[in-house]
Amino acid sequence: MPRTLIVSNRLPTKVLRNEEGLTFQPSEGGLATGLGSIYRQGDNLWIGWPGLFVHDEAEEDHIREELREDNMAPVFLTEAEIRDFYEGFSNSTLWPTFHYFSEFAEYEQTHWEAYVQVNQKFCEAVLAHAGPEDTIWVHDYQLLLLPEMLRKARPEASIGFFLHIPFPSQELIRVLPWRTELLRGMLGADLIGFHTFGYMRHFLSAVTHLLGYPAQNGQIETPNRSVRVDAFPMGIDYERYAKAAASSEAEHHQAEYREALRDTRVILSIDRLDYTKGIAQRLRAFDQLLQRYPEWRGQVSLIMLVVPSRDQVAQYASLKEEIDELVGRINAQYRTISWNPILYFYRSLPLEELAALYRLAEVALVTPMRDGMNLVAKEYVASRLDQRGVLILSERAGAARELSDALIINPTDVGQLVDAMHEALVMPEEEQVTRMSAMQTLVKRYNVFSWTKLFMNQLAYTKMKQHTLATEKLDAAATTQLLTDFKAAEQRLILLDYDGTLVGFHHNPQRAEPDQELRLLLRALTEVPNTRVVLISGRDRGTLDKWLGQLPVDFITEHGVWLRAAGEEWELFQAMQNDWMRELRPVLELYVARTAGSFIEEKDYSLVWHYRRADADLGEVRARELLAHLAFMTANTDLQVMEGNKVLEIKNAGINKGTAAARWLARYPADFILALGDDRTDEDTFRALPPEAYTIKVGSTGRSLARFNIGSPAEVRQLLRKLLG
Ligand code: GDG
Repeated sequence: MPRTLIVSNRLPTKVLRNEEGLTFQPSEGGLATGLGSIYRQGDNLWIGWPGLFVHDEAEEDHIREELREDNMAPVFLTEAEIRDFYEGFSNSTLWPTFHYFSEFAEYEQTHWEAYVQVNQKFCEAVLAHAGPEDTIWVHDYQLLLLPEMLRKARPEASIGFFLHIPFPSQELIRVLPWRTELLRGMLGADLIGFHTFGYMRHFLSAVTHLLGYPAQNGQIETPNRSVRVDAFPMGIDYERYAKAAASSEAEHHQAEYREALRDTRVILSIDRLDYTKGIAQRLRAFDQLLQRYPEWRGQVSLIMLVVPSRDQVAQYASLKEEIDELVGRINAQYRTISWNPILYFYRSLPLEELAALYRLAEVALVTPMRDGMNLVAKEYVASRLDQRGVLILSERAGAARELSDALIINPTDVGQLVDAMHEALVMPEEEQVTRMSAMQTLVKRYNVFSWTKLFMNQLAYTKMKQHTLATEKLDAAATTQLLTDFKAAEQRLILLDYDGTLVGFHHNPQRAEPDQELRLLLRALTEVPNTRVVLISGRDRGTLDKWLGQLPVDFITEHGVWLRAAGEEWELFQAMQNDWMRELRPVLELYVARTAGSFIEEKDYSLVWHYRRADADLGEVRARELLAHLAFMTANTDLQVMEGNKVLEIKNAGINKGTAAARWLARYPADFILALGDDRTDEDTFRALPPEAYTIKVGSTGRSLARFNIGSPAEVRQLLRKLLG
């Protein structure tokens, strides 16, 4: 039975050491609750760090056994690993960068090395448990490299990845020295989830700009797999918070607080100590509220709960000082004998007291500078049993995409924040109820259980789609059959595309010259008796002739315009015109002028606009425009516009690699045909060949007419070497 494995930096249980020995304390985090429905079932498992440094192997074994009972498996980390991998790379490089605080980011090679090594450690831990058919769901920014590491070891596994923090604009990702490794790491997954569409868009743009992989409709084509990207806004366990708020404990606590506060109205703020949460800015705004609206003095208190977090990292310690100082100053300035402007708590509270605070507060102030989602906002909504209360929410929290009935503010605009607080305090009850009930319906429906289900279903669907759409991989069995047929054949024809098939792509097409290994390989193939080797390419005949003309291979160039059998003269496929080029060239020149990095290639009978070197997005936009422009200009002519890999080519209609391949096959019949190609123009070749031909698509497994798929030019060369016996 295939299993599901959850992997995250921390386990949903914290192991603590005290005088009596070890204690196991279940964590109450939202993720733990949401995924409880998965990892507790059957043989499923949650893998992660148990939160303490072990003394010896006996202790490790003890923890492992205890956790096994609850479907958990520990990954033990050392103090040095926590310092460099967790506090270092995860929290001092990735966390600030992904939250747009690049100025706080450190770039330490040793931290990066620890990050790679700990991800590797997690990989080994997962592999110790995972079977080839298992589903693995990896969580968050501490494990960005894990999906790719797992993919290498388990090519067929279903791997999901979810990022709980924002994914920033590619301009910020660019700054990271290890950006490509990180993106590639994530792309090992089949499905990558984000809280919002905005983060997803940023990720897609980072992948297209920094790795050059095409992406459409949330589908990324990497050189050997397609990866799905989607938005899954995480929810909370609604009933848990609603029940906690309704509990007699919460009611009791609330009554106690109310009595102490008398008639003072309450604005509530709850966060982990973090510079992303906008805590200091919020205090300044509250100060302004008391200045600009003196009528609230003595009437309103801000209850601010800050949960200690990451105090080992320098920025957190100085933020703590800043908050202490601000609270002290504001309280000293406005306090009266009977009223405290700010009630500040620097600790964590049990759920019932948290619920009592949610019940008590007429206004919740959730104003992070950046926040992946922010669950506090949703928990406040779930706790408002009487549907009264106002949520003030930062537009830069993921939750703002869903909770549009909150008062949405820009957290850096102090004036707007002050106005929002005032507006919340005077908002008519009727309006409060309308807004709150709309938000409750949403938070209730899209809860953490539906989030989990949605992600897992989408992962299963993605995997199923991959299987049905994908061309079959040329695996060991198919390769053996191919080699047997090759040996048994009397006449053999091998059709090889050049760019992307025999050699990788180069920014400048003229630099993609054949290397010595390729020349030797091609020559050796031509020496196999009764074997014709045909280079079938879109390139101009001059370049191919210069590069490979001395070999006894056949050439089909310019997508079938010029043909040459080994040792013979060049021939034109058919008589053709090229006077149209004079008219269309200025159109292409216009697009070159408007698209930095693009250029024109002129062949004997075709014109090509290349945009590989242009900005990826601009290139796509201009290609669409040019396509429309050319469709208009070539209507009622016998010209056709062909889309290739980052190129548009205008040429005479009716001639393509397919028509040329068919002519070659008619001229040189063969009982074994092998055709390899990587782009859309090679599909014409595949279409033209008989069904028993070995047609092989190189690279990404999007839709193809080929029978088989192979990963890369390196694998193509490996296959060709095998033909030599
Ligand atoms: C990351 C992303 C994303 C807080 N104080 C107490 C307490 N809490 C609980 C809250 C809430 C949780 O902590 C905080 O969650 P957030 O979502 O607000 O923020 P992060 O910890 O930064 O979480 C975030 C989240 O991952 C999930 O994907 O939303 O954007 O940064 O559940 O209730 N709980 C108790 N006592 C406290 O004093 N019991």
